[in-house]
Amino acid sequence: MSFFRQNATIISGIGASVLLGSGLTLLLVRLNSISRDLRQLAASVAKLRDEVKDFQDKFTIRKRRRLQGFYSVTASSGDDDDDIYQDAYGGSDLESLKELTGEYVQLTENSTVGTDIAAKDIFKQTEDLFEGSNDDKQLAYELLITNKSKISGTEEFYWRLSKSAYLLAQIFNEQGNPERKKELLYEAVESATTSLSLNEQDGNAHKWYAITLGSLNEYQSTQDKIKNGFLIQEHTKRAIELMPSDPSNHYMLGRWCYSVYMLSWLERKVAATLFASPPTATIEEALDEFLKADKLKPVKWKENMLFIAKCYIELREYDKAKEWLNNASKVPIKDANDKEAQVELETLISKYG
Ligand SMILES: *[C@@H]1O[C@H](CO)[C@@H](O)[C@H](O)[C@H]1NC(C)=O
Ligand SMILES: *[C@@H]1O[C@H](CO)[C@@H](O)[C@H](O)[C@H]1NC(C)=O
Ligand SMILES: CC(=O)N[C@H]1CO[C@H](CO)[C@@H](O)[C@@H]1O
Repeated sequence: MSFFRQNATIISGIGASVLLGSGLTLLLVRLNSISRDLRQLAASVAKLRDEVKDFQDKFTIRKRRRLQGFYSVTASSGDDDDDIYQDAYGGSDLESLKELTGEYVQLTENSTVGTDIAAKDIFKQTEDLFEGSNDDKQLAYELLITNKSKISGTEEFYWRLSKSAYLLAQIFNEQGNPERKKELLYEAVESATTSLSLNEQDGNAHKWYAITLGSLNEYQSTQDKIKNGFLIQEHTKRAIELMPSDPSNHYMLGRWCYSVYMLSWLERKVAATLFASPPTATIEEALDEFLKADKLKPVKWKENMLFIAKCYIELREYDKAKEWLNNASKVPIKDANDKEAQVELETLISKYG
């Protein structure tokens, strides 16, 4: 199978000779200079990518099962996903998730804001506006932009600007303006990056870097998605270290573990082809994170409870799964995400309840 031969090509490509295989054709290529070596390797990588794509098309992975979570959360909405590696946190599915964007703000010990009253005042205003209507969210963005000269230069400013651009991107998405949405999402990643560079100790900087990076998935190649998957996991873990009591980070990490656990053999092969060590996670790790999020969340979180039940299903602990499914289904529906979770809950209850 040429797919695997190509794989071998990459490994041996740095050597003196390269075996290029495609279908039945075998070609022995002697490489006599480093630059040629590199050109060849680049071509092999390009070819490999095509073959990976071929594989995806041939085996129509999306028909195999509906993947849940980190790499392909959108599948949970019942949509066909054309790609193995979907939006990190569920993209449009989770973009409106209040639980994710709800802030557990804690000024870090080394916060560069210090006692700057004007900045604190503006931040307080933005926090309130973030919780409000679409108009309020738009105002929050404008407030940060117009006061930028006074309060920029701190990580506190930049992660809020990142969050604000991210929230605004969703509004433009709702309004059918994908160009502006894309622009704002890239801007959001840039601001989060700046925030991180100003203070690596700020948990919110890590959190917003992870969230916004995940939101770029629809614009990226499979390879970049996997690469970013690792980055997102790393920064979510760091956010947890710095803000252990923020339930949303545990939920995000839980989703990551769950979806990595659910990756198929073939998907793992694809990941292993592109990266030396493909991501690994256990269902116990996923469950642990969801349970932590549940404990930390002051009010019941339907979607998180659904995922706890799904972990118990994977662990074949059906009594526990049933209890969580039933309890989750009783949590009042507040938004679109709850509504979607409810549909899945009812399907699972009819099967396991
Ligand atoms: C604050 O900064 C000091 C020195 O720069 C460092 O030793 C300390 O660990 C930092 N504290 C936090 C919470 O980042
Ligand atoms: C489910 O709800 C019942 C009744 O409120 C409660 O006693 C029980 O502890 C809940 N179970 C879980 C796993 O949360
Ligand atoms: C403290 C401060 O200068 N706040 C300004 C921030 O920007 C708004 C306009 O969006 C001004 O009205 C505030 O005076």
